[in-house]
Amino acid sequence: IDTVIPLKSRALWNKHQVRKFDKPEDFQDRFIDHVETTLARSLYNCDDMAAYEAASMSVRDNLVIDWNKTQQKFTTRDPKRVYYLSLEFLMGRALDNALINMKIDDPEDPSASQDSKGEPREMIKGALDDLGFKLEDVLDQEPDAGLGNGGLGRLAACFVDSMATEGIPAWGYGLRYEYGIFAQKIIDGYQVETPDYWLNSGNPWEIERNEVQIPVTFYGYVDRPEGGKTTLSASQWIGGERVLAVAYDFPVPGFKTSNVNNLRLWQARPTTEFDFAKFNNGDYKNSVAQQQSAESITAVLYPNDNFAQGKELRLKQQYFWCAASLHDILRRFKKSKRSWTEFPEQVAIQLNDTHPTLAIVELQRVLVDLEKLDWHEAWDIVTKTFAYTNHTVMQEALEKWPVGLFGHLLPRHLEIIYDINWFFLQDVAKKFPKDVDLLSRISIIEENSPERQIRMAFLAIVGSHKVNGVAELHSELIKTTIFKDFVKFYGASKFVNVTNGITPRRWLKQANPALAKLISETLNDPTEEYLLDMTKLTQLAKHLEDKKFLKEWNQVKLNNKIRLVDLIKKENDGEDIINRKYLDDTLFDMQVKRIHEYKRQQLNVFGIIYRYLAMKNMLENGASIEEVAKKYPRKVSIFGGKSAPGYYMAKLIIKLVSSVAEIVNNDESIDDLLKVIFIADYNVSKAEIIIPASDLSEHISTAGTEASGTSNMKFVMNGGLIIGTVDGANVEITREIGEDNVFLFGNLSENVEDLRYNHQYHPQELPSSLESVLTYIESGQLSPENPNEFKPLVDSIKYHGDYYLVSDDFESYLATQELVDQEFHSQRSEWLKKSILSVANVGFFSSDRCIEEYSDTIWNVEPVT
Ligand code: GPQ
Repeated sequence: IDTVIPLKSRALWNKHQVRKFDKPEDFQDRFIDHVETTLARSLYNCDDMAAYEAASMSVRDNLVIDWNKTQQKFTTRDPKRVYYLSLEFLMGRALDNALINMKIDDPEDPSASQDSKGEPREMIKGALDDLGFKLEDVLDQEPDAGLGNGGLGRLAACFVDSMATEGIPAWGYGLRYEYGIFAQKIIDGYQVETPDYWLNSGNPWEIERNEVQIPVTFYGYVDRPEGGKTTLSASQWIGGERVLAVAYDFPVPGFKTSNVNNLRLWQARPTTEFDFAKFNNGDYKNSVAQQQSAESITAVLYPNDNFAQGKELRLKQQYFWCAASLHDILRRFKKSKRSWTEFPEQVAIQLNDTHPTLAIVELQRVLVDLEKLDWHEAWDIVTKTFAYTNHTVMQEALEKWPVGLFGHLLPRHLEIIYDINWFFLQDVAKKFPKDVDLLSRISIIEENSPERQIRMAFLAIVGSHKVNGVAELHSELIKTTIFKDFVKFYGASKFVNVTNGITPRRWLKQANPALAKLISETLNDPTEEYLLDMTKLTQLAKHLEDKKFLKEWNQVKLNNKIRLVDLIKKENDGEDIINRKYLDDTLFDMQVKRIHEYKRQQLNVFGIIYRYLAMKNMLENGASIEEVAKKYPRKVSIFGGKSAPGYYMAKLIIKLVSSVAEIVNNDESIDDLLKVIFIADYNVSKAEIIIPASDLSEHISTAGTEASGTSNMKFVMNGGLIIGTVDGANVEITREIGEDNVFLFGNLSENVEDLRYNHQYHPQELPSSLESVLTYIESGQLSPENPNEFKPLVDSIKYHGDYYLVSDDFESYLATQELVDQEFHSQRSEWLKKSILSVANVGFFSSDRCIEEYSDTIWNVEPVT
């Protein structure tokens, strides 16, 4: 390894080598050092926040030591590397995760010999206690790193965790947004967005790398020097605007390994260039203005989930990030002095959705324009390097850029895309000479809209060697619907499935420490090997008849419910909405995820309204509250999730939940039998409290719309049962844990098209159950101040074709909910066994399995041990 340090000085460097702390006293030493020097504070003004910062920096010191070693190891061994490009990394909190992952199982690591001293997390808890701080309060100071919208961003976070754990030489690349996903407030039942300035108190988890600055260009024009007559030959892009991409590194620790990977996020900064012409003409303000606007590129995360908005600033973000990441990757490759043909043997780039598709074009540009490779030679390298993950089949979520907007910002890239398309269409025409329609259907450029558009998914397919969906059903669907023509052209083998997964370190160990402890005791696995090899969980099934174990299992759930009820109380100004007397006997039913019509929170609310009306009806007809309770036992319905700020219908659904909660929760006649809660500002750290408390969770998307879903896996991993449609990963969850342990209902995806067609041509005939619910809503009782408030939700079903098939699935939803009530309330030990069997068979959904599949079938990489 290159170094500028002369040989004679190196011994001194080694003598002063920084060492990791492995004892409480050493941690305390570091901690106080950071309080007094880094924070310039003292014993007299160290609050929980300062303690969080000092603890984080101390733990980070340990991580950075391992991080350096890991990166040096990769540099020396020079293995094939993986780059995971994602515009979203929904990381949540880092400190607790780092403490859990500090557990090291490496005989060569001195800090690993601490097994006798117990877990590092416990050690630090004790060390902080001695210093006068409670670990829980300290952890609670950390703001979530909310650099993502939902499932797609959280998937990326789980993946970097698994890649670090498995020793895959991988880096994540993304953007360092100054504002992450907005914070949600609920005011008078409406969602109100407030900015998430998560960096307000600084960020101890990032390392600012001012030495890594990459210039990125926009706008301008293309020049073809002497000899270059076509767009295929080396061209020169003379850019207009230039900004700098500055690297911020986030260490990603693996579990039980000293391997620490890197997540590199870029921040936009002005160049130090200065318009002296303007300045000299006395226009000082404008001479700096353009440069000031550079920062706006990484200012904010676009808050849309499953929806492509098509704004210029978003395209700018995408190119800024792709260009910086690719140049970083190329610089690293060039150090090895290999030939370009070896590039795909050394580098695998995974595109998380189409957001980073420009990296394909940028690599082609660099190879042709700057490295002067022949077009086809370059294109061969490009397609061997990239692979693309699709996350949706919904049209409104597929990115398309108008060529006008695109060509203005990236003139040379537009030429390259046209050329890619030209060669691609020639190949298609060669293979299917008689099929003229095929060419316009499959073209990367869509011609028949008012303006030509670039279909980014098509570009991603053409530029990749593998395309994958995220659950079996979804991967089949993309082959038969949106990418059908590409299967015809390329054959089916280019399209593969990698079913999503989640990291059990965060979603079991961190979120549910009590369950993790019970499992490790029951499996007689004190070092928690099962968190790395989830097949070990199947042994839990041996204990189904063990009464004591069942009781303990139930007690863990109950304690988790109390933890959640405490959170809900805190958020309602200290008022307990849920009656604590009956917690064990109350079914906690949850739906927490982004609010979206396709996810059908409206189906859930309509079900609640139906239940409430039926309860009231019984009472009016003289039934006793005991009789009502028998038919409709105790239940709390919990909702959580954000709506995109501009998504009118989703916001209306939130208001509907709030209005129903207002009525139901204040109706004394039903004696607390039913409660409805909307938890504001659902995020990763709240999910860690909410999910472990569930008895039942809802994954009830219209069949064929939810690509995978990952919260379904999180709930199952925490012993919650699920009610769901035959959609996304629900299908494989059912296969793994057995159909007796899942409540499936509703129409199948293969019937959706016909059902929709029928709605369009025949006036809706609604089931009477739904009719009564909609009539109640239309009566205005839920919204006396604005009786028509919820009309759009009713009308979308009655008059606008019920696109999401709520009416078709309503009856079977109600029937299945009835089954849930019965099983929870009258066959409790059976329920408990289902809960245990769910956890026993959830192993397949570890993101470790997922990363192994990507490594074997797409990246062709191996762990570096
Ligand atoms: N997903 Cl296209 C998102 O979270 N955001 C998006 O913009 C798109 C997809 C989700 C998808 O809806 C879920 O079904 C998946 O489980 C998740 O991606 C991860 O693959």
